[in-house]
Amino acid sequence: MALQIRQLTANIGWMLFLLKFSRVFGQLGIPNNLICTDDFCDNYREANECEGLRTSCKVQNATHNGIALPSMTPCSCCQICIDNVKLGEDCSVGGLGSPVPTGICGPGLYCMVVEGEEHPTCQPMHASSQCYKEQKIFDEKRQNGTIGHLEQRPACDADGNFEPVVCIPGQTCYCVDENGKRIFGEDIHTANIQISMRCECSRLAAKAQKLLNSRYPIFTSRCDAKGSFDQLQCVDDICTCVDMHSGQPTSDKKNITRGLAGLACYNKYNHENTTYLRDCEYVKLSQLRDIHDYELLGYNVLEFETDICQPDGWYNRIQSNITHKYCVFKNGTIIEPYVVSKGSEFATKMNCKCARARTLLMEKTTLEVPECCPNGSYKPLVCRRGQCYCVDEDGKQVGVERPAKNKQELECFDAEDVCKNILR
Ligand SMILES: *[C@@H]1O[C@H](CO)[C@@H](O)[C@H](O)[C@H]1NC(C)=O
Ligand SMILES: *[C@@H]1O[C@H](CO)[C@@H](O)[C@H](O)[C@H]1NC(C)=O
Ligand SMILES: *[C@@H]1O[C@H](CO)[C@@H](O)[C@H](O)[C@H]1NC(C)=O
Ligand SMILES: *[C@@H]1O[C@H](CO)[C@@H](O)[C@H](O)[C@H]1NC(C)=O
Ligand SMILES: *[C@@H]1O[C@H](CO)[C@@H](O)[C@H](O)[C@H]1NC(C)=O
Ligand SMILES: *[C@@H]1O[C@H](CO)[C@@H](O)[C@H](O)[C@H]1NC(C)=O
Ligand SMILES: CC(=O)N[C@H]1CO[C@H](CO)[C@@H](O)[C@@H]1O
Repeated sequence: MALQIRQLTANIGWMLFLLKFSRVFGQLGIPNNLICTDDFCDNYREANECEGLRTSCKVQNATHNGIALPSMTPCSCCQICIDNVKLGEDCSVGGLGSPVPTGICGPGLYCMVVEGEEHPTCQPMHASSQCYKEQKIFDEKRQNGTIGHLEQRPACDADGNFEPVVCIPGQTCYCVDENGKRIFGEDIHTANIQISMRCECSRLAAKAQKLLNSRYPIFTSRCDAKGSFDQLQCVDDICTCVDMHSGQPTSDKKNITRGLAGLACYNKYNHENTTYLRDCEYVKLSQLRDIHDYELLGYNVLEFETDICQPDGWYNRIQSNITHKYCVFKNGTIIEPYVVSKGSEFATKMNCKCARARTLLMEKTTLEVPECCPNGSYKPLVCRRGQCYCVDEDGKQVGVERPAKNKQELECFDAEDVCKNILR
């Protein structure tokens, strides 16, 4: 393990594109003997002073409301408040490189750009929302008979956002954000999964990463594998139990220097008794420290490859070294044989979604496991019990199925190699 950590941190040099002059970009201020302790945050706040959380996040009533997110400060010691902007008021569409917005359109609203008008404004989503539009298309296709047997009608909430969970019948369910984009969180598909899987934690993590526009990975609340809150949350040696859906504390804070096992929410399958942080989180912390050191030396760290950890503190499904990209189990071990050379054209399309889902499904011997391309992606053409159909990059059926003998009629069919399209 120690070796693995050293190898990974050694690779940081590769991940950083350095520029030999320093811009006035706030120093990370992470000390060398780093760890995000209460003491560290107390000192940090004394020296730097967090901006007080605005009223809207403190009161949360009908007129003043917003979401509190960790701010781009070391160890997320400070929080910032992003106001919910009301109907008809000005909003900002944002985008990479734009400043952190002070407000975003509140629930049920989206930022509408109208040609000829100077500022976009918050308008009701309803019929104009992407989710409702996709429902409409689905219904039309169902009418004209072009829907496959495993295709699911997109589920929208009352505000017109995508519901948080998308399922592939008989396989897995995964989390999506309000816009239907896949985010962290996956579990085996069961009949009532939507009750236990709501993806609140992974949606918060995705939102923080997007709104804060951070060039570096950030720490938010720890999630569990299916995107809910880890019921055990710690800062250094002080821990508390929280509700898996709301993230709100359900117990007093407890000093855990004598082991985590004493807490009511300790789960021996998910947690270690002796340490809260997971291997990957230690590596991530040391990376952030390295960035800090580089910046102290006057280098500006221009780009940082994606966060190596998932919001649950385990390894992200795609990892890389100087020469290769590969799919890994959550413990960081390579899933054989999903390894590609970094320079190859295949590396860009590698997503390891199939490799991970397969691992999850193989633990349940009763379920069918998907076939993956040599590089860890779903095979775009699936044949089962005499029927063939196309799937998207998440393994979800798209379009109507055909009998196996007519599979060449399918759009995803390639006479030479079904993996070729996806790898191109
Ligand atoms: C909400 O709280 C703010 C600040 O405390 C107060 O000024 C405002 O009147 C409250 N609004 C409602 C609808 O209660
Ligand atoms: C079926 O409906 C969809 C959605 O409106 C449309 O894109 C598609 O062309 C239609 N197909 C046929 C065969 O009519
Ligand atoms: C937790 O307990 C240990 C040992 O009893 C002590 O050294 C440490 O200061 C305590 N931490 C806090 C934050 O109180
Ligand atoms: C947890 O660790 C503490 C301190 O090392 C030890 O006293 C305790 O017995 C452990 N509990 C379990 C369930 O392993
Ligand atoms: C990178 O990982 C691949 C796959 O495990 C391995 O074959 C290769 O030797 C590694 N390269 C370096 C420079 O560590
Ligand atoms: C990592 O997890 C995989 C699959 O669960 C397992 O086969 C492997 O032995 C684990 N590796 C380590 C180093 O624990
Ligand atoms: C396991 C496997 O077959 N991986 C392949 C992925 O694609 C690259 C292309 O460069 C091949 O070299 C690997 O063998």
